[in-house]
Amino acid sequence: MRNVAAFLAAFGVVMGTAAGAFALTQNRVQASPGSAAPLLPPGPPTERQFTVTMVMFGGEENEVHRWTPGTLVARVGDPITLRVLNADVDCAKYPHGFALTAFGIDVPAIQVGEEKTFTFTPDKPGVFEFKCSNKDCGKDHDRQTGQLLVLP
Ligand SMILES: [Cu+2]
Repeated sequence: MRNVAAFLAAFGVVMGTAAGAFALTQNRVQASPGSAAPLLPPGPPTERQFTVTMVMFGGEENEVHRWTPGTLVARVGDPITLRVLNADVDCAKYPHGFALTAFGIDVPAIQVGEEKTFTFTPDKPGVFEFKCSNKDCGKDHDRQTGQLLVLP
């Protein structure tokens, strides 16, 4: 239980820091004044490969299921290969799904140990949610979300 608390505390610090570095205004992502280095250096479109894994932390009473990492960062025009892996050994009966609907991705079930690969190139900046798309997967389904941050 202490490990879960430590993880969640660290995760909160990371997410708080990331949230402070940018702001979404009228569907445009802008660095906030005074933020340190840019999230990604400027440059030509760059191929980006991400692996997002569904993992389970904790024990029976305080189980937490999350996509990790929960934040992906790319730029408009970057060709993205997104690998989605279900490593939650606890969900054999009700597998997780994966949806990133802003880019046409919606898979209702990814079995334990299975992975799916998607390729796309974002053509618009913004913060786009990804999530589990199987509402029957477990009690913390609604919190199984993450975000793809697409910088201009
Ligand atoms: Cu799920």
